[in-house]
Amino acid sequence: MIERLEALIFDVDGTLAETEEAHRAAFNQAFGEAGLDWRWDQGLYGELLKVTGGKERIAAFSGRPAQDPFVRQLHGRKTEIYAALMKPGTIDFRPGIVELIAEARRRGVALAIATTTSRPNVDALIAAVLGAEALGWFVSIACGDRVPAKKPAPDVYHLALSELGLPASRAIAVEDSWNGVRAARGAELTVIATPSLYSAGDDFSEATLVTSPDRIAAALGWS
Ligand code: XBP
Ligand code: MG
Repeated sequence: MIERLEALIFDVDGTLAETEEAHRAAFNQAFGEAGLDWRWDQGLYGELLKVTGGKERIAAFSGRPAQDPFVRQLHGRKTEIYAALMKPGTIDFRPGIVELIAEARRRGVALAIATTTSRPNVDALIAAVLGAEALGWFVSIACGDRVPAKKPAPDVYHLALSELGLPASRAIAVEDSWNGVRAARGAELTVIATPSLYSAGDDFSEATLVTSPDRIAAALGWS
């Protein structure tokens, strides 16, 4: 239940932007560079996305441990490739997200990020769409590599709330996947779900509202 909305906590991949096709391309390019005959098509990637975290996803596919030096090196190269794909003009936020962020700032509602993805990916995406200075708009950027357990564990949302200095009752999470909704609910947050390219078939029954990003402001009574 929301007492007084003081913060919006955004998931990144699939929520701020439809980034998973860029992630998939980066994985496949890193595999090719490493001389691997691995290729993740959309069908396989849709299944692999049930595993959050790129290193964990490679581990689930290959049978190697996520902390295996080979997996870490492969994922590091994938992250470099992904960041290079995030250039102004090549990626946009989902319709309504830029306006929602601007309205939250106008109303003095704090902004935070709670994501499984790696920090360099967040920096590259925000810089490409909003400009690097926009990173300072977010009171907390809670990434998967900062917490012990990735989504659907609530860790990143607990970290975001802690850095916001707010109880869950003063914030709303915006998520695109079952893993994300479960993580936010695990932190007792109210969740608005915005199904995305790869998550349309997910179970959103724990979300308070299922909508598209361009309708969130109206749902909050902001327009
Ligand atoms: C989505 C994820 C991430 C990305 C890939 O994160 O699960 O693993 O698919 O990024 P979220 P990495 O929806 O929580 O933003 O390779 O850096 O993990
Ligand atoms: Mg997501």
